[in-house]
Amino acid sequence: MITLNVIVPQPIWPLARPGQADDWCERVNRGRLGDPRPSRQPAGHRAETKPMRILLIQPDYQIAGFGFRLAAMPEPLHLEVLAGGLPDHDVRILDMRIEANLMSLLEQFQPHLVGVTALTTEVYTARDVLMAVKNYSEEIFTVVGGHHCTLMPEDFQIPQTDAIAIGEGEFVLPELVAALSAGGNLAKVPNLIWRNRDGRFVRNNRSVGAERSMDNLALPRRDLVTQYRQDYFFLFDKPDSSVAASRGCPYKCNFCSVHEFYGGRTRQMSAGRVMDEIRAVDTRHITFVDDNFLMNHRRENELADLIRGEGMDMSFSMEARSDSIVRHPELVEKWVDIGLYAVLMGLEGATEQALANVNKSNMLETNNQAIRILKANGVIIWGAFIVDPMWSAEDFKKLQDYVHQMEITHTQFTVLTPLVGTQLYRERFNDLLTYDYTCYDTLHAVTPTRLPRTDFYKHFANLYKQTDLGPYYDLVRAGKLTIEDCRRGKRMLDAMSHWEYYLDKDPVLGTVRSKAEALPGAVAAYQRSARAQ
Ligand code: B12
Ligand code: SF4
Repeated sequence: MITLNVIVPQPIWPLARPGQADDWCERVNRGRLGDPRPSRQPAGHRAETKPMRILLIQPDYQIAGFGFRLAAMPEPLHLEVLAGGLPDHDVRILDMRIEANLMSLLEQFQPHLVGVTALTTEVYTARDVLMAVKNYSEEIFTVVGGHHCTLMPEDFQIPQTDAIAIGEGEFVLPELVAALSAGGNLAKVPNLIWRNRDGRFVRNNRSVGAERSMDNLALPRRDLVTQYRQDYFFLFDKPDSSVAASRGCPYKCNFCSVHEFYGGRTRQMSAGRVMDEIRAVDTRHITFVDDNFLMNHRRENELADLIRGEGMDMSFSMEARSDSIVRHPELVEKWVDIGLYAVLMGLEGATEQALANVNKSNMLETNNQAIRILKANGVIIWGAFIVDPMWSAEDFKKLQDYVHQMEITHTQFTVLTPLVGTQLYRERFNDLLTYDYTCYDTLHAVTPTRLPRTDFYKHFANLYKQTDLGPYYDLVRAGKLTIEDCRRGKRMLDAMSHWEYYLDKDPVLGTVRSKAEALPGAVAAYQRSARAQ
């Protein structure tokens, strides 16, 4: 339970300005965290950590048009995980997708440090948050983390950012906080880019080691988002809790940044540790947000036994690759027994060529087999497909026929998008029609289309018209979903199937930021690409 600290209306510590001859350690020690004298610790001594007030912020979605905000608004698990790693501090989470009162919270909570997260689509809103925080008080230390800044840190190298955390934040933030509050030196914090006393951004040499067991992670602080819990949903499930039981993926799909972010490494929690997470959630439904939950059949078997052994009455959905399902169909059966009802599968395409084009390392027949296995077990298939902007009308037809033929009851169609840091981004950089990140929501074609653009969106939207809601209403009858869950899903599908909605933020037909307004990341990528030619 968080208690409000007494608010002392005075600066925390002066901000570094170019040419200033002090460092973070001294600033913190002179601030209101405690002893105003600079610390004099012997080399190698780990100084005692003084409690800090830390505010972690999920910025608002800023997706072109309507985007995926209709499909899911899960809890900010990333921030809860980070908060879990800071047990000695007073941490709060502000979810600006739900609550916009940043200023009043800053005023009331008086944080020493603000941490902001950002996916690519959230870059502008995250930058706005950083600016608003510094506008409120230059003395608040700001750090940004997450996928975008890990893969393109240049975009956050602005005066309002004090530090950029690279990669998994639980290995960076506690050390950063310890350094700030106990007189350490930011130069020793691993995986950190920070603004030095001259105002320049410095990338630390020290990086996090590869040996990091997920079992050592503290439980996510779900209590910090209790006030938002009823608003969180994932597809048809509301309320919902997210659990991430593994990190990374061994495959190398060209559109995906997961293997880039995790450096190709994959780690998993043990079944026992996953159970600890499951026991700690307070919703009946859990979405496993792992990229391939059924990757390790031994663990998933053990976990299913543990869940059954405790007699838990829960429902689960998960993401899984078709090849994992085909390798262990018995696992699906076992999980259905304990509450699995929906699986999101990255099927990606209707032809072998389509799978090869995105480097999926999988076969169409394997997808077909997995579909049959899931169907035989009564599992709802959320089939995710990628639409290539270079498709002809015939290609759209092929996909439509495949979905129809395989009777895939629920579908997610996205446009092949060169997301920052991916192989596709490196290969297709010169084809990008815009650097406006709000268009990178995978619902807009940021590269040229073969069909006239309006026709492309007509075909794209048309794909969404096909969804059969029948199986969902069956679940309502079975008491597994509410009628409101179904209505929400229908509203989403109705919106996605209107082609006009996509035009607003189309890079050619809509209103988007011009290339001249590119953030520094795109400019740097442009320079790299020009040098390579
Ligand atoms: C669940 C999920 C979603 C959820 C919500 C995720 C969210 N953060 O809001 C939903 C379904 C809504 C969603 C939507 C989208 N998603 Co998504 N999603 C995921 C998924 C599968 C899991 C994310 C997760 O919870 N991981 C577990 C947590 C613990 O890890 P984490 O979020 O990475 O956080 C860690 C670090 O990033 C870091 N960190 C994060 N924030 C901060 C902040 C600070 C201060 C610090 C210090 C550190 C830090 O520390 C955390 C702990 O280690 C990932 C794939 C993946 N494996 O990451 C894709 C992924 C994040 N999604 C992606 C994409 C493209 C999208 C969409 C644009 C479109 C789409 N087709 O899905 C939309 C955009 C939504 C939006 N907000 O605008 C990409 C993002 C790439 C990028 N460059 O941004 C990913 C990586 C998948 C991919 N194929 O590349 N997504
Ligand atoms: S799309 Fe899925 S299988 Fe492919 S690399 Fe990304 S996480 Fe792995």
